[in-house]
This record gives sequence, structure tokens and C-alpha cells, in this order.
Amino acid sequence: MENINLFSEISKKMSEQDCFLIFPHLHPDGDALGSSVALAEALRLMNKEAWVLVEEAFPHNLDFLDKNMSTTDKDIFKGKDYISIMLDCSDKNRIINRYSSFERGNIKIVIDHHLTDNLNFKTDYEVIEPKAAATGELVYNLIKELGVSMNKFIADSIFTAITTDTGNFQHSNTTALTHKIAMELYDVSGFNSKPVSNLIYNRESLNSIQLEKLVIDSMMTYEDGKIVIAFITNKMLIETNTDMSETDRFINKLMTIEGVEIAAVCKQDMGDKTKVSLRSKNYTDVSKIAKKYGGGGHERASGFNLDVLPYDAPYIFVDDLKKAINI
Ligand SMILES: [Mn+2]
Repeated sequence: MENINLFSEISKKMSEQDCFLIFPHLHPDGDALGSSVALAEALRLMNKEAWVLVEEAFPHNLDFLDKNMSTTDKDIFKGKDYISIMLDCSDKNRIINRYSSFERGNIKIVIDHHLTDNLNFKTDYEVIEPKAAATGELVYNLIKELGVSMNKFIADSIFTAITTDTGNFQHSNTTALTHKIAMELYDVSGFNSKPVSNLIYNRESLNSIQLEKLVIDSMMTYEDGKIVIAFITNKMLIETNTDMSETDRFINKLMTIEGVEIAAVCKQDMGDKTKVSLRSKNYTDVSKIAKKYGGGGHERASGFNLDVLPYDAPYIFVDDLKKAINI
């Protein structure tokens, strides 16, 4: 790991401090929350005060990670020195409502695996490792560097970070190191991946399955089925009594279709806007398309926002998808 020397410097600095505020990105996923609570737990095992500052409830399938470690109180360390740690993101806009609390930290650290050209804010330490499949891999190494002996909760949290960000070890970001870390988690007493996987993946509500039916019904295909686009509207959510936090898995469902190279999901956002998520299977770089519309991400997973309603969104970008698959 290229950043191991930096981790030893960071861990020294961390050992000298008492208070830590951890910042997962907005709409946190399994990697952001798993990494955050794993690090908070490790710091608490070192008798430090550590909190994960959030602005939303944990998604239902990740509620088991919410173990009295998250707070919405931006002033929880009022009058005290603390270290700010941004995890799974390196963009201040993705923690914008909490950014002032991040900035107040007397040492600021960013640990992320998203490719970034330039940070749009000041930090003391940045560990940005695009080869890492998940921020959880980086946090795992940091916890080892801190010398904390891992407990079951840390192992469960790191496993959650890794399994969710790799599509359960199926995405192209999965490496030998990813599997090695998963293997090492079995050395932690009580750890077993199966019950964690059941908590993450096998607790769909009937409502959510009914929403899935509507999303699948909305599907449109292009270029002989190489491209598939589906929609999630507020109307669908109301009809099935569900919310947007339950919709992240649908794009993966579309990717399971034989012959699909690119899948897009257009989600209604704040009334008349749309969040577009893109995935590609084998050879197309969807991060270029996302960038064109002011978004970002990885070659195989990216996203962007449009100021139109979901059903109008494909008219804007579908030609880009067609060009990408016909390269
Ligand atoms: Mn991640």
C-alpha cells in the first residue's frame, strides 16, 4: 500500500489527540458508514472520544451499524480541539451542511478512493487511493496502523464497506487485496460474513419489491439491449410507500441482464430535477459521460444531475451512451 508511510504519520498524530469527528458523505452508503463506524469504534477502543457526524438516518439495510456512534450535533466538541476525518469523499460539497464543523478541526484528514484532480478545500493529510476498492480497505489499514485489536463490530463494519462497494466482490475494482482483507476479517473472534450479508442484502420489504416491479416496468432498452434505462419517480415511491434511500440496488439489478453494457437509472430529485446513475459492465467508461454533465465517479460507476424530470432526462444523454458502446 503506497500510503502506508502516510498512515504511520497520521496514526501518530491521531494517538496524540483525544477527540475525533468523522464525516461520511451525504446520502452515505455502506462504504461511507461502514468505514466511519469502524474507525469510530477503533478510536473508542483507544479510549478516545469519537463521533460520526451525519445529517440523515442510516439506511434501513445498514441500521445495524448505528451503534451509538452517530450524531447530528455539529457542536458536539464545542470548545474542544478535535481531528476532522472525511471518509469516502474528497469534495467539500458532499459534506457541505457539515463543512464548517470539518473546518473547525485543528487537524483535517481526508481518506478516500475516488479519483480527484484537486481538493476544493484545505487539509493536513490526504490519503487518496483510487486503486482501493473501498474506503473500508484504507480504514482497515489505518486501524491496523493504530495498533487496535479489531473486534466483531469493526470486522462487520469493514466487511460491509467492502462488500457493498464491490457489488459483493463482483465489480472490477475487486483485487487480491480486497479478498485478503476479507480473509483476515475471519481472524476476528465472532466474525462471519453470512449474517452480515443477510442484514445488508436480505431484508427487503414487500413494499420495496413492489417498487422494484414498477421500476422494471419503466425500463427502456436501446441498441439491441446493450443500453437499459429505468426510472424512479416520486409517484412510484408514494404508490409503494417507499423512499429514495431504498432505491440504490435497482441499478445493479439492471446490470444482471444478459447483454447489457450500460445501465442508467433516472431518479426524481427535489421535485423537478433528476439524479442519473450510470453503470457499465465491460468496456465503456461512464465517468466521461458523467463528467460532461458536471458529475463524476469511476469508469464503471458514475453519476450526474440534470435540471429536468426523470422521463425527459434520457433525451439529453442517451446519444452519449450510444456513442460510448459503439467505440
Ligand atoms: Mn466508497
